[in-house]
Amino acid sequence: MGNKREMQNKKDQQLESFRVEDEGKKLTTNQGLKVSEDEFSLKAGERGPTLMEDFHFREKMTHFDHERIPERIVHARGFAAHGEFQVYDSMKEFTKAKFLQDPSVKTPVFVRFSTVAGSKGSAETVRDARGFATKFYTEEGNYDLVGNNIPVFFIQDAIKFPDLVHALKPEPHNEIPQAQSAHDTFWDFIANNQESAHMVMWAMSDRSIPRSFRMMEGFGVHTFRFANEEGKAHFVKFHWKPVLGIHSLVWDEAQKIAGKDPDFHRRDLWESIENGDYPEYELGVQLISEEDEFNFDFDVLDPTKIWPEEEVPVKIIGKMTLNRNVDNVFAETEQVAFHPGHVVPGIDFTNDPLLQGRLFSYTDTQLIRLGGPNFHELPINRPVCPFHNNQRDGYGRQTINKGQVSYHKNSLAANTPQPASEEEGGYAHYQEKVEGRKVRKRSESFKDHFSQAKLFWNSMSEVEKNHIIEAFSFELGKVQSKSVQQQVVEMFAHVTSDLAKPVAEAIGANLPQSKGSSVKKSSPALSQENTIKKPDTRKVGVIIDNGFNGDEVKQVLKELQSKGIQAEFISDKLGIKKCAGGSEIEIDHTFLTGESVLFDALYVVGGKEVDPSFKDDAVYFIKEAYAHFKPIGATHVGIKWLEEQEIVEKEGVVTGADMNIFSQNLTGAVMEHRHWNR
Ligand code: HDE
Repeated sequence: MGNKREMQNKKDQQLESFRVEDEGKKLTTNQGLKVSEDEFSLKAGERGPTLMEDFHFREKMTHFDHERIPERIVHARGFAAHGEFQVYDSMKEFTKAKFLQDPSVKTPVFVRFSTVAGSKGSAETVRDARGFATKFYTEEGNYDLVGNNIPVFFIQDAIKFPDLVHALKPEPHNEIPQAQSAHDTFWDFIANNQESAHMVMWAMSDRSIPRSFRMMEGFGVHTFRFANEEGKAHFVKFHWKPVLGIHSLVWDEAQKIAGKDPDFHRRDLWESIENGDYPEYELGVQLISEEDEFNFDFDVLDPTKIWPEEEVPVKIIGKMTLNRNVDNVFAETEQVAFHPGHVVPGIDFTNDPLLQGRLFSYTDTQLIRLGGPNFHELPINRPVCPFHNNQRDGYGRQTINKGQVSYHKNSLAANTPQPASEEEGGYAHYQEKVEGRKVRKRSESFKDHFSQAKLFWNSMSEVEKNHIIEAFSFELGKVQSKSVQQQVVEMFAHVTSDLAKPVAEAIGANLPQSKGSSVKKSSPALSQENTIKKPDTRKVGVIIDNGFNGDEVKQVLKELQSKGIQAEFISDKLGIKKCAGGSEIEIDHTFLTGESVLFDALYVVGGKEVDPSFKDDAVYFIKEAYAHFKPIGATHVGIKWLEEQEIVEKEGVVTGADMNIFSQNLTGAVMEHRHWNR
């Protein structure tokens, strides 16, 4: 696995000047003084007290004592990568944003994925929304698209965000549970803030347990504004569409992975990039002209509503490729500071009250998290274009501004730095007409909380609906308060009794009365059943022992690998296993270190004289993979084991003696991802 770094872009070149290689160098203090001893502090005598004058000890310890900074209040657990973005065709008609004009321009990007609720060290496969934040280092300044993998949000007004997050986070009296929404305060909040209904449907769906960061969508959530050279504006919603399609784990698997490999998602991203399997996402936009603002059955400013793709098509406008891992997680992933207010000319805001509040919160949070107002100078946050203004000083200032003038207007520096006109690239806010009384109110047009929750439900396949019922039953099953349980069931009865009734039964609540929303519409694009299905980068665990048929295994692996599928070998012990003909395979995982939940599929080869404990372990893997609806391929003794478990001739279970047909069938089964009809 070689790091395939090329010095491909401006941001990379800029970062290069900050990179330091310590390997092979002499140890020094931060002042550059060479250190002669790093194991023993300076003492008065071999058995005596440590001396204050040991400046090396004090410097080393002080730095260590201050190594931690406050974690993000939300989205603390995250992982990031570098890449680039290219637009397919000029978007001139809709926006003057420079990075969306020229298909030959590659804009450097940095993307951070995250969970929302958990602390920095929490497991990654928990049920939660995922952050999907992209920083575009454009020649007009940084543009941040700070989105999630769910296109709507829990609340309609930013003033409620602290309440939502307090309810979601571990309960304050005992700090339980970590990184879970399955507890009383979260569901109490939901039942008493019913604008959350639509987002909760998504959160209880498979979307909130993604298979990989590489296999989930991203959404800007809010309605933004595009403006072109002529000043004509459109409302716009942003989408990231993963080239590999949208795929999820199953709940039992997600929970097990949380223990077996809490770093499952970052490991997947890291390894894919190291392997050269660069994650790709297409950027899509939905556009509504200003004239059509009121022509829909939802308010375009309401962040709890989607614009169904069938009504407002997603125009695919470009592609992002993530092609380089970070060098240092703290310096890059932790110190990156996103902000929905980092925009470039041609991209503007709307009056979405959630967005308006976010425009305040993000700088505010960086001030405490990154320790002052100079966080824009950190290497990862610096724009690739020059920046000049009269801001000075503050903690950690790095720029050495020359000259005596730091104010505007002035004559001593010929009145520079000078504001730029619009023609010169100066940002001019869209001149939206605004009028109104000062009120603390919500628009009537924001008050329908259940129609789109029902639209979401209608759009799900039967399997997806069952997963939603199970997720509600799990989460509410963990809630202690009978009153909260009942309130939630009553609330979701306003969506559909098809959901509320089975959940009520599962948790022993009273059956609710409401018949639910009358909405019949559905949006097929919302179902993962209709997503892109590809075998690429899927991981197959090959269960193998001495005496396997070397030619057959080689043939099967060749076919799988030609389709982009990766194979890793699992056996009772690490080391080498030999086939009947003498060729060898090195084992990657034992039954102890590898788990069926860490693979997309199994290929059960076995060996010549497999001992009973090997068989027991193999069967455990097989049964678990089967229960998680995963593809299983088996040959020879493997077929016998499947027969004993009565799992042959089932969907996604591939056996056979002709290796050509077997390989093709196994590839097809892997491509399907999961086989629900068993
Ligand atoms: Fe955030 N959010 N948020 N958020 N958000 C933060 O900023 C906030 C919201 C999102 O990888 C914080 O730097 C408010 C929606 C992502 O670094 C904070 C509201 C969406 C990330 C903050 C929202 C997001 C954050 C915490 C309600 C999807 C992680 C640390 C109005 C469109 C970015 C930080 C990263 C992070 C505030 C709602 C996405 C506290 C007040 C809606 C992906 O400033």
